[in-house]
Amino acid sequence: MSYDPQNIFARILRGELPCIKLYEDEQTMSFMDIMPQTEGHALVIPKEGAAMIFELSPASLTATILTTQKIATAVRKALNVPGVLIAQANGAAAMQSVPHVHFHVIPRREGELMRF
Ligand code: DGP
Repeated sequence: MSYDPQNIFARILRGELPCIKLYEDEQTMSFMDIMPQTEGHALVIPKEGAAMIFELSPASLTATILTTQKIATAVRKALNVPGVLIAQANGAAAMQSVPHVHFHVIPRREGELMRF
């Protein structure tokens, strides 16, 4: 998939659209999902412009998964949830709606309904 620099997450990265930011470093950023599947649903993205995981550089992928682990750890502690689901979709058939790589960090509580 060719990368569209006008996608929503690219615009959030450039500060053109607002977000509730949780974390940022040189290579990654994390913010709250605007359509949370459960309370506390966060997203983690690389700053590198890549639509799908297949196109992301190994360095960015490494940085992004390390940030995902950080955010999942913080979410689990802050919300005191028994589970955290980490999900990452590639392509429309996988229900990817924003064409910039992102990891979902979704707090899970017993019996809660959600998409994944
Ligand atoms: P996916 O369907 O896997 O591509 O996930 C995209 C997620 O992005 C979805 O959970 C909703 C979220 N989202 C879409 N637009 C915005 C936005 O403008 N701001 C934020 N924070 N999240 C968004």
